[in-house]
Amino acid sequence: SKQTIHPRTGMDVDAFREDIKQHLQYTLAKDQYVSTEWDHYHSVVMTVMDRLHDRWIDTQQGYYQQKSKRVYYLSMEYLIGRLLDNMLVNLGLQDVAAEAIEGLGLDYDELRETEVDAGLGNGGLGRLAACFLDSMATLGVPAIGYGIRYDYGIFDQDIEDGWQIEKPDLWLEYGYPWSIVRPRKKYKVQFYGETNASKDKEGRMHFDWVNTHKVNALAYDTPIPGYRNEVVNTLRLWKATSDEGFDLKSFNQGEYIDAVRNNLLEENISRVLYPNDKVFKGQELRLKQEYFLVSASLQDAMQRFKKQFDDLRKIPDQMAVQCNDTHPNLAIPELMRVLMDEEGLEWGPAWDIVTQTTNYTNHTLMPEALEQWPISLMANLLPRHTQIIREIDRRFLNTIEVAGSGEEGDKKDRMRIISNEMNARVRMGNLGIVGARKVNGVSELHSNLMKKTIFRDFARQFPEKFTNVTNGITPRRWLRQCNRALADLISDRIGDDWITQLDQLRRIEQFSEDEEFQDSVRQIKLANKKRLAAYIKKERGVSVDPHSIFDIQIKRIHEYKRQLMALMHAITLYNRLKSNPGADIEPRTLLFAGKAAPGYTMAKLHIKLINNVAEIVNNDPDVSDTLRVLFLPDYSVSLAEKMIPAADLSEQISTAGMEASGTGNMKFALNGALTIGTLDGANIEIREQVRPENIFIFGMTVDDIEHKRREGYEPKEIYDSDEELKQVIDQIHEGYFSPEDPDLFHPITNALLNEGDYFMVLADYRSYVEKQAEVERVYKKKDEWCRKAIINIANMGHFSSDRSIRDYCERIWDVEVD
Ligand code: DL6
Repeated sequence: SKQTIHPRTGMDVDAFREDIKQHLQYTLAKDQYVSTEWDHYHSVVMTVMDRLHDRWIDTQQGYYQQKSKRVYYLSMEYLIGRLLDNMLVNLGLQDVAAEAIEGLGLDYDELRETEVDAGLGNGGLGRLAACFLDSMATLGVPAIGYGIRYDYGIFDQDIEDGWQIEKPDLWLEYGYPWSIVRPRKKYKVQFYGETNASKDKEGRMHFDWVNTHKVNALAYDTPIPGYRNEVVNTLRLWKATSDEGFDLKSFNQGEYIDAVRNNLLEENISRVLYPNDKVFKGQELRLKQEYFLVSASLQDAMQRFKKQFDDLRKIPDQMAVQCNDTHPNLAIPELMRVLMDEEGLEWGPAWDIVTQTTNYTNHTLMPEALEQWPISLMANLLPRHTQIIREIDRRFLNTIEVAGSGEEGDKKDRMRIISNEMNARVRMGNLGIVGARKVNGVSELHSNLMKKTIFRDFARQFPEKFTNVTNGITPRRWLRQCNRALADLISDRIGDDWITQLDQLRRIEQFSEDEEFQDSVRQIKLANKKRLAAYIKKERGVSVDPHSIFDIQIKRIHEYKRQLMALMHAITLYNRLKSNPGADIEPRTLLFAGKAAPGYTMAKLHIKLINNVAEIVNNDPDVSDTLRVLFLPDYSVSLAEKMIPAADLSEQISTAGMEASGTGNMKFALNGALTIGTLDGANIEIREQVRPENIFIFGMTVDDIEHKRREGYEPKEIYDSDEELKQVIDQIHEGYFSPEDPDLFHPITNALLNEGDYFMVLADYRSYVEKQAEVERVYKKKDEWCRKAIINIANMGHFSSDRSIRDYCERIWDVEVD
């Protein structure tokens, strides 16, 4: 007899296919004649959503019934990329869906490419938040991710005449079927106004924040399934809306447009993601966004708490708030305000709760990234919070004892939350530390440097607050999903427990010299490289040789990441080939991708230089069989998923001490690329895991750099003493790569030679070039290379974001996981 089909929930091919058909017809009102690729995609998404809803509701009911302690992850950025594959993999439906989709005469791969990337982040910090969502769901951590539903995510990058051009990211143009709007989940967020102080009957001071301007925060929820564990958590993003409706007075006077325009101003709060990575700009709208996120999320969290508990002292047992960088650190004064002004607590008990509930993750030591809001700006926008911050600062400073003068004597000034200067500023990092239970860095090196440098005084004052959680990446997206063939090969040998217990990968190290296994690994890499080559041909019209070394640097364009150094190496190879066409140089394809902050002129000039060098190298028949250089536009999570599985060599070459962790470094190694890198960020831990002989480490250490700076660094001396380096810099300077505008790249050469070469490109150049020669030597020995690649894959267990989340649970949130 025929089985009953459960189109909404069935996990078999027939049910899945029927559901797609039903959605096409009954949700979208389309037939096979008029439906578009987007309609098909949309129907598939709704079919997947149907299979998430029961699990989503059950998970949330379970948390409620068990009165689970919730983790509230507050982040201004979530770089989640595409979701279709991720949802299917985690639900265990990838093959079912593929068969159902093909059964309808549709192409699964094309359909997947129809999805837009949700690019609500700049880079590492936002992508980390996305990996953490996946891991929290996979470990069954009762977590909610809170963020902002920007109308425009990170800009689209076009390249015109070699220059970066920014275009708005229209990710919501056709709607976003992975989210559900919750029209009744709306909170008022207040701005401006003033505070009124009064005394109650018992003579206690009470503060009211009055005459405020109110904006709505409206919730949009996206389900976040764990890997095959029936758990579905929530990512809740807030959109700013206004329902004050029309300003009736002006409306009556016929000023219709003015009345409506006001609404638009309020809605601007969630209009656009700020595209700056590591520079603090101090715009009021950004502060509004930060408070908007904090206020809406804490109202939501408090409402959930109060539904089940009366005693506010239970908050620390029921809530852990994690601030992803300083951006949400207003959570500290906001929770104080709520507890005192709205819930009637006194300062002391309120402060106890806040300092046991909130935590802060630092993601960079770069001084220009640290948020310091002018107090005048903050006092205007958030008068009550400013008052509270002043009081936190005053009480904190009273506890600081200063003995002595000089360095020690200045301690108080360094530790103040509100700086002691004419135009005083609120230092959000200091606020975070004073108000947090735990403060963490994102790699061993970074956490240690944090304690030694920017937060030295605090680390002495509150040693117990400081901890480390080394970043991680989700193995679901960054291996199982983006490199299915490699994932299957591994599972054939050791089963598939590695997907949730990445340490299991160790078991493939025993096959590192197994010929058959090596051969399969090599073939998979070659197939991935061919696929990327086909993509490059299609998108850029350039042919690249899949047998050449695929040498890849993908990340934000920043001077400290030193894309320039990789490019200078390529120019060096070019010069060697030009002067000696028979030079024994291993064919190499150097690929870059990444966005520069729109206002970062130097980084944009680096992009232009890469493109100009590419133009010359790729069109020179003397070298182009051996060397290709390419910049792939519009870097995104999806592009990373295509490039990483195809890489032989992973470029992680930041100036030591400047890359807090890096996570791209982990993704590449997990996909069998070998790393060329400095002793920076998590590279150090990668070296420990894979062992020094399986990674190409070069360049100065943090100590070397400090020493060199102290001694007086003279880049000119290096330039004068290194012929090859001199030639490269002269070519850039004299317009070899910009014949129509020979001075074009002077800012670059000036920064290197006349402005002190802050990022020490010249100091590390020779050791980098030599290490690249070693890379070539090893690459020629195919078996040795492959053995090292397998050892790298096998030892990436430590870098699963599941491990990071376990560390957060244990060291920071006090949440138990199995
Ligand atoms: O922690 C995630 C990621 C690290 O892997 C990178 O090394 C670090 O540069 C990045 N930091 C930021 C900070 N931006 N700000 N402010 O994106 O975080």
